Amino acid sequence: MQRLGVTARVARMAPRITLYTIGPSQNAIRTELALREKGLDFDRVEVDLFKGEHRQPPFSDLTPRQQVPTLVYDGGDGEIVVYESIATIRFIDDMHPEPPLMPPVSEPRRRAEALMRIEEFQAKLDPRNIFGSVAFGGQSREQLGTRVDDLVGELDRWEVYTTGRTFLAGDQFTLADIAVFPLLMHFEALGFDYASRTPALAAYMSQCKARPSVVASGWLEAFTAFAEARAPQKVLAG
Ligand SMILES: N[C@@H](CCC(=O)N[C@@H](CS)C(=O)NCC(=O)O)C(=O)O
Repeated sequence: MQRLGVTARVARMAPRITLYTIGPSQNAIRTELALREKGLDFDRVEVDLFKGEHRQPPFSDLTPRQQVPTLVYDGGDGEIVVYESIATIRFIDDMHPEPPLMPPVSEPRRRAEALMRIEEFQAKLDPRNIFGSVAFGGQSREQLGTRVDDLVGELDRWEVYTTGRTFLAGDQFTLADIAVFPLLMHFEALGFDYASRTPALAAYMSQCKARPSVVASGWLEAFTAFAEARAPQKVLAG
């Protein structure tokens, strides 16, 4: 019989996690990085967007937006489907608090920075992404027009955010880095010379590239091969 004050050992089952993804995707890699940072086991299912697999069952039945990443998480109470990359990484961090991927409330300054950078990523930086217009729309530097200047101006702001620190919220790698870093790789692929134009961002990206979760994912290689094939124009060079 269990005595008062003695905690019964409860065998907690590991969650069953499936990540629907595609190799070079900057959106899908966010979810994978969060899972890897937490040391969680997961099944990785490639959805070939180029063959239209996302528009066909069974994947199309899973998520109304028919996009990757889509995470299916079963912690023992049935399957929960989570999509939108930022929602997936927040969900993973909420469900598996260790190791933390957000600064704690006891570090309010750092926490505020991480929260702001995630919001700014969604509201300011990601909407200025021109990679799709080049890789899928075939747009030239001339066709992109002021969108290039607009993006470069935004990157100047992120240069300030990374000056004098290792990661976006200080020394700790956080959800903000998982949100932002994959997108920054797109501008490198389009010829943006971080080293000469935004040296703090260049140093920051080197730290992110060397992160064990990033290395283990193989994403840098998959993305680079994809970008070389689909977006050979260096519209951000010079
Ligand atoms: N805001 C979404 C964007 C997801 C997204 O655009 N995923 C792309 C792959 S990178 C996709 O599934 N595209 C297929 C489609 O939209 O039909 C997120 O952050 O997850």
